[in-house]
Amino acid sequence: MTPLLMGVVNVTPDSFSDGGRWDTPDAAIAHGRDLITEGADLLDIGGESTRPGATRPLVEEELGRVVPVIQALAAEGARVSVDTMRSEVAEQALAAGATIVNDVSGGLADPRILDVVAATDATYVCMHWRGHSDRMQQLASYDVPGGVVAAVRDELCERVDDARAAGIPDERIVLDPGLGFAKKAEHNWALLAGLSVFRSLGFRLLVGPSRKSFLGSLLAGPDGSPRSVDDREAATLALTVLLAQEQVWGIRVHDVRASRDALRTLDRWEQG
Ligand code: PMM
Repeated sequence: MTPLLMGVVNVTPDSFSDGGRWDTPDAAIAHGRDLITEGADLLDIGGESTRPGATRPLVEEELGRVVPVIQALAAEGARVSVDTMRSEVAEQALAAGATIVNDVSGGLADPRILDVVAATDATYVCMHWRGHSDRMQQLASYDVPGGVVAAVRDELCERVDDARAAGIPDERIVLDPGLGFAKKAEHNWALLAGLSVFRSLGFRLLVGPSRKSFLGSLLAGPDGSPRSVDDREAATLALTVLLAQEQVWGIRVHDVRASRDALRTLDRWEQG
């Protein structure tokens, strides 16, 4: 089945790929509408940048960024996900019309988020995470038998246990290996090559490779300088196609139009 395309709407001044481009509610709403027109199945609306080294906004700032955008886009019929680690933000986002909580901390940053999700019908995206952005790259060590794939699998299973204990049924849980979050480039590649391990856990999978720095280092120039963020789209599209072949449930992307074209092409190929 063709994966769902989750279009990213970062209502932030400082996200690594598109920070500052849609950081007013009106600009973000217009961007969300454009992504729907381009073929997004879901919109992921976030008010906190998680790029390495980022500092956290106040909860009031995060609420002020995402709630009006969610309200407007959900009212127009968009299927909306809120990208937040905070229970208060999840709660208000769900009240504003979001139906998916995308928690990049998998319940570790604010465990009450699990209770908020459990009390609704919302889908819970449980991503692998080890710590906030200011220190996550120091936590990128997976020196255990089975390496990063086994470690991420085991840590995600612990997060699932907590989500279940809070009352979220398995059908409402989506797992994400968390590319780039406390991961070095080699870890991201190992996780992509090991996706079948995650698939065998029986949950839907979401993956977010779009424009991330492991693609910048893969495509580095002869002097070793990483390929710029704006010039990683062809590599992102290659991964979109490969992830579709891995039968993931969703792919989180910035350039929805390009990824939709790639998925349409793959779909047509598969029809023969
Ligand atoms: N990556 C980012 C933010 N949110 N959510 C999920 N579920 N998976 C991801 O890989 C993910 C995410 C960081 O990327 P951005 O700054 O471009 O939004």
